[in-house]
Amino acid sequence: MHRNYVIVLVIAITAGYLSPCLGQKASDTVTSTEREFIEIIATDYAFDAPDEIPSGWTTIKFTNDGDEPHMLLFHLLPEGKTFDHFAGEVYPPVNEMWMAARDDGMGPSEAQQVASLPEWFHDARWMGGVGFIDAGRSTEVIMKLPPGTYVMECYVKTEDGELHAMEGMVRELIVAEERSEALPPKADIDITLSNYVMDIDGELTPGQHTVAVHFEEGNYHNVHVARLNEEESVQDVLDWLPWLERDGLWPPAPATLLGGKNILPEGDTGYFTLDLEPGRYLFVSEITGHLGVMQEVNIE
Ligand SMILES: [Cu+2]
Repeated sequence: MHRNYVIVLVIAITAGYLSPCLGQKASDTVTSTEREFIEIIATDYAFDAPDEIPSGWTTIKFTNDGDEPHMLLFHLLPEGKTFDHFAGEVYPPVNEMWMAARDDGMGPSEAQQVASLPEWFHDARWMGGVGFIDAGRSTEVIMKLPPGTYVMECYVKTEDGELHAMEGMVRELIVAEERSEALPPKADIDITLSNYVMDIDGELTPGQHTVAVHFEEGNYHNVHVARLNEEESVQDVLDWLPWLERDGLWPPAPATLLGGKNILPEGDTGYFTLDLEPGRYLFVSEITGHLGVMQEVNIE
């Protein structure tokens, strides 16, 4: 429910195409070393990103070069809608809801009633992105984007409690008709999200992993990965995630944020990279009222 009203964006890119293997039967996956990247750099408070990228499979290398945590969500706008419609008609009511929570002490359900989103926005689609990630960290997300006009958004809060999007972390991205030749990566971990349940399949060990996230039934899940030290609690992370709670997404974060994969349409699969060391981890969706959609994992 919380995510129904949020959208933020970020994107950066240096367009790249993967050469098809000459004289070989094409495999259906490629390894990370064969990929070229589009780069998106998040700062406080902007996305440094390309204006246009090819459609098809794209690898985004995302770096948080700021001092605060950031994230990225891509919205695919409905036909005929532009970035200006998003900035002018979607973000003001979203910010009004947040101000009602921040300044008037309203809970999320009440705050959502103070403003309404335009009808057309219900036809926009969430098309993935990057989970919450701490300053100084990088990650890669790999996903298949259809052509269209997108908005990139970050809805983390500043230390003063302003939405990053309102400070400048909202940007247009055009995904061209021209297609990338890239193929999806080979994953060693599979996460399946379906009707408020998260299943993790594969061996979570120290080192580098490519995680496939399968968005089955229910277009409301995403995956964020946090590492917790001995003093940090799972409950504190769950309390921090809902954006429309007064303390939600307001730095400092209650754990180390390592990224993840944002919401994709039902039936889609997206990927992200994850570098693990021994420790205690939480894999969690922002739908924190549903305990099935999280997993606590100890890595020896
Ligand atoms: Cu941000």
